[in-house]
Amino acid sequence: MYLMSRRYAAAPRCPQAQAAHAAAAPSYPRYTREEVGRHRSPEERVWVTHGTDVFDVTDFVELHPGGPDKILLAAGGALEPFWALYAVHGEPHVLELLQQYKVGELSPDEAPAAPDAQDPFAGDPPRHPGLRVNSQKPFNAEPPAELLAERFLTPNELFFTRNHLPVPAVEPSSYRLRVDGPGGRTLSLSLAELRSRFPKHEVTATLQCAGNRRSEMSRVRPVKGLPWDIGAISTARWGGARLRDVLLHAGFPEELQGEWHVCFEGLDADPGGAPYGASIPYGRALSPAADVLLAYEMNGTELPRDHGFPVRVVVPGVVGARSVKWLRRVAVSPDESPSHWQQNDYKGFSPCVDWDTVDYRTAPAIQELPVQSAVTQPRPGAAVPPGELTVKGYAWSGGGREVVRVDVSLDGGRTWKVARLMGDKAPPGRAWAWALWELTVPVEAGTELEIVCKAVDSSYNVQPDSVAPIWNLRGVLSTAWHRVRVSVQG
Ligand code: HEM
Ligand SMILES: Nc1nc2c(c(=O)[nH]1)N[C@H]1C(S)=C(S)[C@@H](COP(=O)(O)O)O[C@H]1N2
Ligand SMILES: [Mo]
Repeated sequence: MYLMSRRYAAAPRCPQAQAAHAAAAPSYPRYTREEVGRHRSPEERVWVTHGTDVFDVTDFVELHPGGPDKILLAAGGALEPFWALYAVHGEPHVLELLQQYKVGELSPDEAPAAPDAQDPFAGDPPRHPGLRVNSQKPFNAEPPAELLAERFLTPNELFFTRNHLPVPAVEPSSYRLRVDGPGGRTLSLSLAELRSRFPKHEVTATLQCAGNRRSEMSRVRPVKGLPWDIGAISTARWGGARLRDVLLHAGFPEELQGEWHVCFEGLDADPGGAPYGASIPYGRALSPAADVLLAYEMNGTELPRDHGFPVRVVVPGVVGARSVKWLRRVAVSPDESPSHWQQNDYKGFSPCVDWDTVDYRTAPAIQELPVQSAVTQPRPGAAVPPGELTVKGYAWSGGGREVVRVDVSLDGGRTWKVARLMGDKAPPGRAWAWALWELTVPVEAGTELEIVCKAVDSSYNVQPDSVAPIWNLRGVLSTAWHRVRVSVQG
């Protein structure tokens, strides 16, 4: 009775579910996970599993209080990884509701696939099935746009992952961080020493890959790189030692005359043995206001393996590429990191430069990123109901510059409204985290909308209006106004 009084009371059962129910309860048909996986859309019907039970929830999709788009993220697979992120589903009435859609059970004899011992990626960790995968080996994936701006802090399981190489397996008790100090002295720190010898500092910071929104750039002209949508960006509360404290402890001074860089090396290495590496200017590393961390915590738990377990660098306000994961070594040098990823990648060029003419020595390495924003809801091509439409998204700028405004247009940029910004106020110049924003507007039945957003940062930097003039051969720094076309149902 309790259930029926709710807006999302179970819909009448589909014929399959009725047939299954008519048969005596214990004899449900058996399905393999692959068979369940074929039911991913309302047209093919929407099946999900919970435990070893199989459910046909097609008729519940439109009734879902969390919205149809969210339930469809789990279509064809297990509910548990998604429900783990939204505690409301732990309530008994939710399980009761689900039970009414049961159509089968999983085959008991499903053998899990044996890992391939030859595969260098065989030791990679398990991942959340909701991630949108751009490349499996190495693993590169982004949270679905539908969930990207649901939470100010991105759940660790959904945080975008950008790996260039297999994930190193690190035994925490034998882990050592090597810091090359002045005068040839080296410091070797265990994980326990890093935790106990330096005060724990916490920073909420957004990481963004230089290639975020690259797929919009390749629609103008092909570029080389992973086809990221709008999700190569995520936010976490990071905890760890300040890099500054560790460098001072190693004997470095507050300031050095001339040009110096702090170079990082990861434990992940290419087949030739070259580790992933990157560097940042010495001044940023030593500045107490720059909040650069050697992080061992992410959103209150130890770092997940994909995000650098046991220790990673977090450089707030700077392109993700400098936040080196699985950190094994820190060194100070008059030169930037010799790594391929510092020297011959992660740089911007003019649209006139192509692969025949590019000279990576002529452009500076990307450090602070430009102002960015995107619409996360609704999604391109959606048919939204008439009445009120809520547009949601994120906005962020590099270098600690705060987002001071987000403008939203529903008519391709002819007229604008100002969105409501959500998020905590940061100290001046230290706005390391994104702002989430929202705008609710009336929309008329049967119309076509071109939703556009653009952000303004505290230096009054704005995003460029179109992609072509900022096109570059590697598809980095893709920050043009984000445009999303949707139709309003008639
Ligand atoms: C068959 C599968 C599902 C069922 C039966 C279900 C059921 C429900 C129910 C009953 C609620 C309301 C809870 C309450 O307020 O008492 C709810 C809320 C919600 N669900 Fe689901 N859900 C399903 C799948 C999913 C999936 C896969 C996701 C995410 C990817 C999701 C995300 C959410 C969210 C975010 C809310 C909260 C909405 C709000 O607070 O306004 N659900 N769901
Ligand atoms: N050791 C190591 N560190 C790395 C990388 C890597 O492949 N290896 N990728 C970099 C890039 S390009 C980005 S955008 C961020 C992504 O961090 P995340 O996977 O935790 O989101 O990590 C950076 N640090
Ligand atoms: Mo990146």
